[in-house]
Amino acid sequence: MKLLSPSSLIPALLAATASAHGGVLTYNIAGTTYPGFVPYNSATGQSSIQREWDSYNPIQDPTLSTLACNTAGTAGALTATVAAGSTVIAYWNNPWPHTIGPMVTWMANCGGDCKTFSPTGAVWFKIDQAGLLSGDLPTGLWGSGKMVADNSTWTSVIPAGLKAGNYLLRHETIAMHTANAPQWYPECAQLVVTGPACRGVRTWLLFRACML
Ligand SMILES: *[C@@H]1O[C@H](CO)[C@@H](O)[C@H](O)[C@H]1NC(C)=O
Ligand SMILES: [Cu+2]
Repeated sequence: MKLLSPSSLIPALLAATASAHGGVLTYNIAGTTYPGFVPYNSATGQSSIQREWDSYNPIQDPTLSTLACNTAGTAGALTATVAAGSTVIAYWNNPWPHTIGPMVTWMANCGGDCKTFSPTGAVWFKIDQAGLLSGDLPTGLWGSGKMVADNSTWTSVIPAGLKAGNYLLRHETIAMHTANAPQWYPECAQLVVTGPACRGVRTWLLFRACML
């Protein structure tokens, strides 16, 4: 029997760990591709709409402030400008390894420049979600299973009635394949949402959205 030396074992373990986790790597926002932050690489010289996340590891303590935009969650250098009502496709590691658990997409109004916004407290509003879609809890089709089936992508729509402004867009999947040990995978992107104006709004739904 050949014993593996620690130096040959550790890179293999790291590779296996990294490939079992991850996050949102790239966005397609209204037809334009925006690469995300590249984890494991220095933030120096990286220029992205995505907030910094340093590893593929999940967050396993929901009381951490880094649950908001991952670790470190520091601002990206760029923003993506997008009209309200546009489609955003998030590309996760492909294939995403976890199929048991929900997908949730959130936004937060930065109230100014997102680069100086700290998303603490109840700042988030949900724009879509998918929990158990069919079947039973351990074997059914979950939101994350649908994401994997959809080429490890998740498609969201920026609410059509959202008032113009600067927003964080937060993608989240929660892997629940291990009992009592959920894994949160959040990433945030910085958006500038343009129009439609809230003036002349006719429907209750749009009015409500403009109030956000
Ligand atoms: C599936 O996603 C990958 C990126 O993960 C992309 O390169 C590829 O074009 C996608 N395939 C289709 C059919 O959209
Ligand atoms: Cu994982």
